[in-house]
Amino acid sequence: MKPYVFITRKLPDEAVEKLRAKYDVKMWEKEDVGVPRSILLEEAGRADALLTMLSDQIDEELLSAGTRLKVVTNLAVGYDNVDVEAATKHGIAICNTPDVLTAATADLTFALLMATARRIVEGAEFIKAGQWKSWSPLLLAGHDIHHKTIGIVGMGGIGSAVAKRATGFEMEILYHNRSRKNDVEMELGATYCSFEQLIERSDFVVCLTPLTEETKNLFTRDVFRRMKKTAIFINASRGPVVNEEDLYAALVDGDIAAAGLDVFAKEPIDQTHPLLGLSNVVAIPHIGSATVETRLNMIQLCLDNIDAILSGKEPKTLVNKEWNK
Ligand code: 8YV
Repeated sequence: MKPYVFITRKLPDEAVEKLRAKYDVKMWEKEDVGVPRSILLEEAGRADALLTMLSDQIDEELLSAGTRLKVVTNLAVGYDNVDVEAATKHGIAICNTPDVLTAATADLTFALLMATARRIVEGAEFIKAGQWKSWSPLLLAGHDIHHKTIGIVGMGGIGSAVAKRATGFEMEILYHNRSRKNDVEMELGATYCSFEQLIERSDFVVCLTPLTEETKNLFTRDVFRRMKKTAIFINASRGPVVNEEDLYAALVDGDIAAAGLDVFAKEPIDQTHPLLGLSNVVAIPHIGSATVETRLNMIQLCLDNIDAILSGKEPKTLVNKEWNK
């Protein structure tokens, strides 16, 4: 009997074809709805490997149901949906997709920053609604990007790639991170500062931290009040890093100028969410790494990780190095 691999979303058939030669592969086929928890638990109970998404909760209940389970590989660099400690305890390898998505996510973060600062979405809606009747000097005037100060909270791979893009715009680069990063300081001229200094001095505050106990609810009303009134807040990391009620109040009361958001506390966000009603918010549906090229590379990396673990080899991108100790 071939080992059984369950994939929790539909992936392109061509991508999984090679895996099918060695393994019994099943995918959740419905594109409009994610795999229900009860089915995920059942599948975990019979699978040797799971390929999962951020929206799948890989917790103690699921991991202990996975009596044959050897590897869970998340189609994401983040793994805040996974109880890594429990997986290690159960001897299950956890893998993710770092590096392959860094450039695409940095591109999107910069695109979101630019779209928010230069009011691209408002402009597109304006022209399509037939509202462009005459030209005026301050029509849809946004804010400069070049030569402004960008403050990056979370200087990991994606943060560094955003900083690199910022150098092309001749921006001053500030960053805050758990540890100092010599390479971004030496090569990109970035300046390390405290979180407080960063939020007070930046024209663009860009959040790229992973979601952890320390970063949950990091951006509160108090933080927004300390930012410049002209500041633009960009979040391309995780929704729960921000208190959304506080962000809404800050945007309505003019504590900050605008926000560009790729991530939300609850995803998919409800269409009636107050943030979506604000013209100074650019909201997009968690598409940081969503390019055809990058998604195919992420999928391939997940499949390579599964094949490695099930063949007794070292996976390329293992999260819990202690899983088989
Ligand atoms: C996900 C992400 O890949 O990698 C991450 O951590 O947030 C995204 O790029 C995407 O949401 C699919 O799960």
